[in-house]
Amino acid sequence: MLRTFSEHRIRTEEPLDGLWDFVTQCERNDKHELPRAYTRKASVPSAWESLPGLNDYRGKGWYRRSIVLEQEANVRLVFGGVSHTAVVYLDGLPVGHHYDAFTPWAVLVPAVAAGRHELVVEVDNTFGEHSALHKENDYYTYGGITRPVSMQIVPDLFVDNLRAIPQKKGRIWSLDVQVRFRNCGQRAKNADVSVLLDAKTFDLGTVTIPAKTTGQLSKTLNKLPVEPWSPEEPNLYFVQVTMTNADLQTDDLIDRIGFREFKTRGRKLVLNGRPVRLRGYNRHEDHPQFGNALPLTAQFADLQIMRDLNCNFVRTSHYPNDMRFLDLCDELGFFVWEESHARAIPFDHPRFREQMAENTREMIEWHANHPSIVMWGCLNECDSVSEEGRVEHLRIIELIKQLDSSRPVTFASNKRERDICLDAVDIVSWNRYHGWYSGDLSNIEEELNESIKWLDSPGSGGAGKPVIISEFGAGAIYGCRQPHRAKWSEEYQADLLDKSLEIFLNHPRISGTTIWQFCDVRVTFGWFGSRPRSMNNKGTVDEYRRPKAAYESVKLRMAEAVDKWEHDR
Ligand code: ADA
Repeated sequence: MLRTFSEHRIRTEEPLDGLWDFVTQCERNDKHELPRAYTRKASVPSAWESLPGLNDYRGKGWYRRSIVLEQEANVRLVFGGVSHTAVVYLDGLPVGHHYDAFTPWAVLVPAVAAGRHELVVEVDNTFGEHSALHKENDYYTYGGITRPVSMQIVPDLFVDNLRAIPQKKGRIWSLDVQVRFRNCGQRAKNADVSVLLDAKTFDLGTVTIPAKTTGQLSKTLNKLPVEPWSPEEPNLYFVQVTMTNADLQTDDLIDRIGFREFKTRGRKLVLNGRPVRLRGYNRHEDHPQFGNALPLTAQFADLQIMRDLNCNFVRTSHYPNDMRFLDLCDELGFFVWEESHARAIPFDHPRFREQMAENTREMIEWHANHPSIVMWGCLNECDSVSEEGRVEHLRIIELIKQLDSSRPVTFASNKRERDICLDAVDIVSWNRYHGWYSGDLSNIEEELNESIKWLDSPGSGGAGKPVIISEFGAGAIYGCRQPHRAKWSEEYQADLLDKSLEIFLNHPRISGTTIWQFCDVRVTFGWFGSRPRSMNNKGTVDEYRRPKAAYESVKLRMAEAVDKWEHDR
């Protein structure tokens, strides 16, 4: 399933997870557009790197299965994520295409005849002119249908999207409901629309949509007797939009929300009117056995480890995450910084603008109802020092604000006092590797205070804004124990994290602290091939989630912060 709950009670939905026929380019011996023979099976969802002989395969692969329709129907295929480019064929004809591994997407094929049909998905994880966001990088781009897939049967007029934005006035909550409809039929259609929230039905009125177009209905549901969402009490509510025609329920869409308001107030971050501080990890979707296709239990286990470490915050570095992971964060009460897909990417790639904008749009379109997502990020360590780079930062930040004005926006920068884009963000976020790439552990605080002094001076663009230390850390090879505590030993990593956390968690000007990184992850061989084991080894746990020496000191520092912050509130 795409979520941890069912999104439909009326619409017919069938998961397409399971074994599909599979073949890679190098196993094919034909020149046809689509394979005539498949050499093996692949499990969907999964990364093909988990299959024998494919653990470093970069190329194309084809997945095939059949679907059967008892009667003619409008078929809507929903993909949680395909890494990294997909072309969808039905009975040999292309019906859909998508770029980027990390955002959900849907393909609608109207009026498919009754009977058995061949569904093929061509997947490509190569780098080059066709790919601006996926490139050689300090994480691995896996290949495959790496997140769940479902097939839905939709009526001509169906619910295409639901946005539900909580609004707080004093202690009173209301909900701005925006529903988008799509008519894929040949004639105009209408329906009566209602919303069910916490066992109460609200009438949204009647919608009439001309053939082959979309339309929207909006309504504010006022004075709702609801309990707010917070990490301590992550209260969640299902919202079900239902369409009815002549007393027949024709379609529905269910999402799950939390009533919370997250804002900046001067130098503070504020949840439901109370200052909060964030402490946690940067987490890649990566696992030695599953690649980026972690099953739900593994995603849950990662959050349980972060909870054991007394964390309340996770950054989805550097791309939108699996919707099930975000569902878990909603349920467990984690704050999430979600960001569109970028890690130190050049802006001069011919496809950058279109792919970056589409990825950002899809992230917000599909994920905006998650209460755990409290801020949007973008453009990690990209060019925020040149005028050209500023144009791109303003473009993406303005797009985010157009699509969702309810959340603060940030980007993680390593440009220090050279940054010229801090005026565009609500929260200033710094990646600082003091004691690893430069400096030592003796003057972390002095260096930080120098940066804060610059930030709060006129002209920086960030004066008076909340500050998050979005990345800091050190590499440690699991099992490398050294009494002389040299770099790459677990001891040095523990010392650096302990010293850094002691400063960042207690500094009055720092509102958030995210360690780089949760676990060791695979990196793309090449520029990062020099990394030991071709891995980024800065995890507090290794890739098998085995704790390094830093684990206990991080856990203690985070616990101290909980006590101190509670006292300060
Ligand atoms: C950067 C980058 C991370 C990672 C880190 C490191 O801050 O944002 O993705 O590459 O450096 O480990 O050096």
